[in-house]
Amino acid sequence: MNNAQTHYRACNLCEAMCGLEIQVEGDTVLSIRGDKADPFSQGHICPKATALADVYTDPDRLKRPLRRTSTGWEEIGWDEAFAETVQGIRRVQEKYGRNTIGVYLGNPNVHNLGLMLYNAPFIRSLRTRNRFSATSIDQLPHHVAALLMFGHQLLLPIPDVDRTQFMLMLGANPLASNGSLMTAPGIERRLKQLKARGGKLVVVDPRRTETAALADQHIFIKPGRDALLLLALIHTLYDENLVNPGRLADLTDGFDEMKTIAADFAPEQAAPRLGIPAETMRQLARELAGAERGVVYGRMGLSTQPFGGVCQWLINVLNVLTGNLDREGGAMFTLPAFDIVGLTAMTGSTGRFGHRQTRVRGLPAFGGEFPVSALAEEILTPGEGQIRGIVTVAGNPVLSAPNGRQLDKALDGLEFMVSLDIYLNETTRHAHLILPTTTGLETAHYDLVFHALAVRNTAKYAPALFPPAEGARHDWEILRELRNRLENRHKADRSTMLGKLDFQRRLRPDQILDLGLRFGPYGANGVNRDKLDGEGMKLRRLKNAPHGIDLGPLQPILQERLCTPSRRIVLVPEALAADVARVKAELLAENGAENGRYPLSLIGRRQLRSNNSWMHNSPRLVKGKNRCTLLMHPADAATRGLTDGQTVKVCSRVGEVILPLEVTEGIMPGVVSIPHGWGHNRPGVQMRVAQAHPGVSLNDLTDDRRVDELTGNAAFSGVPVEVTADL
Ligand SMILES: Nc1nc2c(c(=O)[nH]1)N[C@H]1C(S)=C(S)[C@@H](COP(=O)(O)OP(=O)(O)OC[C@H]3O[C@@H](n4cnc5c(=O)[nH]c(N)nc54)[C@H](O)[C@@H]3O)O[C@H]1N2
Ligand SMILES: Nc1nc2c(c(=O)[nH]1)N[C@H]1C(S)=C(S)[C@@H](COP(=O)(O)OP(=O)(O)OC[C@H]3O[C@@H](n4cnc5c(=O)[nH]c(N)nc54)[C@H](O)[C@@H]3O)O[C@H]1N2
Ligand code: SF4
Ligand SMILES: [Mo]
Repeated sequence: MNNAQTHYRACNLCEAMCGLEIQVEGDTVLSIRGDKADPFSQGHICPKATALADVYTDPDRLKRPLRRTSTGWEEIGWDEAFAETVQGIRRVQEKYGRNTIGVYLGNPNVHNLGLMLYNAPFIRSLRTRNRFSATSIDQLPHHVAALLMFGHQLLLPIPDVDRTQFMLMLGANPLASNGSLMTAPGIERRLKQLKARGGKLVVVDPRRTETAALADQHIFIKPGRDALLLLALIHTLYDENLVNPGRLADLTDGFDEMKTIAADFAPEQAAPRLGIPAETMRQLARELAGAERGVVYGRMGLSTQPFGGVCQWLINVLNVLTGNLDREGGAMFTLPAFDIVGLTAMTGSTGRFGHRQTRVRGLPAFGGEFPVSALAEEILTPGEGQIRGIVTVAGNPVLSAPNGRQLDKALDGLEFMVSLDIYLNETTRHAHLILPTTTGLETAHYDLVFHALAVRNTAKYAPALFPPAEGARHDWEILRELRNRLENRHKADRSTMLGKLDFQRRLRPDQILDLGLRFGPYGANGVNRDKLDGEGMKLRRLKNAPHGIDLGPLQPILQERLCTPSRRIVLVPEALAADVARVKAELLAENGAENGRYPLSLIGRRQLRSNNSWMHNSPRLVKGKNRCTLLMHPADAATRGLTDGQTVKVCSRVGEVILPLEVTEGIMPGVVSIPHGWGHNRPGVQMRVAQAHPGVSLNDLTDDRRVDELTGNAAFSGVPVEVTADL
C-alpha cells in the first residue's frame, strides 16, 4: 500500500450523492468506502458504490467505436466514427426531413456534468422535434405540476425530512431507491431519526416495502387509485375546517375552487373504491393538519400511473392547505450553488407544456420533448414525419420504456441508429454505430441536478480520478464534436458576441461550472454571499474542500422564486382541474369494470443492488439467488393452485414473461410485482455477467398505450395481467 492515494468524490449512480473515500494505487482501486467527513452523507454508502470500480474495469465495457457490419461488429477509429455518424444523420434528414431523426436521452445524463452541460446544444444541432428522454417514464408529472402551480418546471418541492414531524409518503421506497426528488444520503437513518424525535411516518403502497416496514403505519392501496385518496384527504381538510395555509394564504389563489372540486370526494364515498376505511382517511387528514410540521411526498408509484399529473398536483395542494409548503419541516425549495432555476428563469426558459402533439397519437410535448410511450409507434407508423433514425445517449429504452418488445422491433427497422454508451446491450445492439464513453470514475463530477433536489443546500466537486480509459472519450467531447460537424464548424467562433457566449463550444465543463458557481447565489455578488467568506463560491473553493461544503438547511424562498405571471401560487391550474373529471369517471364511479381476462394488477419494484437496467454486469451486484421473481399474495396463489418457487407465466395485452414465483404476505391481494431493469437474455447482448443472470423484463408486459392522458407519462403501475403455471 506504499503508493496508495486517497481520492474523494460523490457517487454518481443514484440521487443520494454519497461521499466516497477511494483508495487507489496506480490505476487500481483498492477500496471504496463511505466518506465519514462528507458533511451531507456522513459515511453512508450502499453496495452499488463499490461497483463503480467494476464498471471501470469491466472487460465487456466498450472502449473503441463500433460499426455494425453484415458479419458482426468491427472496431473503427474516432474520426471515421464521427464522420459516419454525421453522414448517417444527414442522409436520413435529407431523404425524409429533419424531424425524422429522433433522439433519446437516458437517466445517466442527469448524473453526468459534461452531458448536462453539452446535450442541449447538441440536440439543437440535430434540428429535430422528435426528442425523447427518460423524464416521461419517470418524473414528468412533477414538472407539469410545478410549471402550472409555481411557474417553473424545475421548482420542485423537496420534503424536509430532517425537520419534519409527520411524513405521509406515497409510492416511494427510499430504503431501496435511496430517495428520489429527495436527495438525502442515509435516508434510513434520517427516517429513524424522524421517529426517534417523536414524529410519525405513514407509507401508502400496494406492497409492504422495506420503507413500509420501517414506518409507523402502512396503508395498502390498489395501484393507480391514489388520486382518490388525496382528494378524500383534501375533502376532509375542508369538511372539518382544518385548512390552515398560514402565510401562504396571501400568496395563493384558488382555495375556493379547490373546495368545490374536493366536495364530491368524501372519504365515505371513496372508501369502497380504495378498500381504505373512511375513518382511516379522516384520521390521516387530521394528523397531517395537526402536525406542527408535516409533509406529503409521493414519487415513482404516483408519477407512473394513469393519474400521475393529478397526483403530483394534489400532493402540492395538501402541502399548501396545511401550511407546509415552503416551511421548515414541510416541502421546501433548494437554493443550490449552481442555480439552474435562477439561470433559466432569467432567460425565460421556465418550461412549456402541450405546445405540440405527437404525430400518431397526439400526446403532448413537455419542455420540448415527447413522451417515450409514443416512440415505437412514431417509428413504426408510416407517413410523413415517420422517425427513420435515432441517436441514443446513455439510455436503454428497450428495457426501460413500456412495451420493450415493440421498441426492439421498431429500432431494428431504423435506417440509422447511433448510441453513446459503454455497453453493447439490449438497446445499443440495434445501433449501426456505438460511440464508447468514459465512466463515473473517469469524469469530473458536480451534481448539477441533485444539489438542486437535496434536503440541504450543499455543493461538492471532484476531478476525474482516472484519465479516460484508452480509446474512450468523454460524453461531452463526443457531443461537442458531433455538434461542430453537424453545424459545419470546426473551430470556436470568437469573432461575434454570440460566439463568445457559446460556452459549450469554447469552454470545458469545469470552466462552465466555475462560471455558474461564481454567478450563483453564493458567488461574490450572489444573494447568499454571506454564507461564505471572502470571494464566495467558485470552483477553486470546491477543489479545496474535497468532502463537499454544507450551505445549511433549506430556507423559505418560494416567494422570490415563483415564476407564475401573477407571482402567486396557482392552487388550481385549469388543466389539472379539468382532469379531475377523469378521476371521477374512472375511479369514483362504481362501474369501474375489472378486467376479466387480466384480473391481477402488476407493479414494479426497485432493488438495492440494481441500478435501473445497466449494472447487472457487476458480479458482486448479481451474486446470490435470482432476485427477478414475481411477488404474489398467498390468496391469489391458492386460487390459481400455484406454489412458492415454481415457474409461472405472466401475460398482459402486449406480451408474456416466465419467471419464478415468490409467494408473500408482503403484497396486497390482487397485486403482483416484478422488479424493474432485468431481461438481459436478448440475442446480441455482450454483457456476460448480466447474461448469466438475465431475469425477465418487466417492460415486456407494460403497455405503451397506458399513459397518464394529461401528461403523457408512462403508466407502469397497475398493468392488468394474469398469471398461470408455466407448463
Ligand atoms: N416498468 C418500469 N419501467 C421503468 C421504471 C420503473 O420503475 N418501472 N423506472 C423508470 C425510470 S425512473 C427511469 S430513470 C428509466 C431509466 O431508463 P434509461 O435511462 O433508458 O435506462 P438505464 O437503465 O438508466 O440505462 C442507462 C444506459 O446508459 C448507459 N450508461 C451508463 N453510464 C453511462 C455514461 O456515463 N455515459 C453514457 N453515454 N452511457 C452510460 C448504460 O450502459 C445504459 O445503456 O427507466 C424507467 N423505466
Ligand atoms: N437501488 C436502486 N436505486 C435507485 C434506482 C434503481 O434502479 N435501483 N433507480 C433510481 C431512479 S432512476 C429513480 S427515479 C428512483 C425512484 O425512487 P422511488 O420512487 O423511491 O422508487 P421505487 O422503488 O420505484 O418506489 C415506487 C414505489 O411505489 C409503489 N407503487 C407502485 N404503484 C403504486 C401506486 O399505484 N400507488 C402507490 N401508492 N404506490 C405504488 C411501489 O410498490 C414502490 O414501492 O430510484 C433511484 N434509485
Ligand atoms: S446510495 Fe446511491 S449515491 Fe449512495 S452509494 Fe449507493 S448508489 Fe451511490
Ligand atoms: Mo428515474
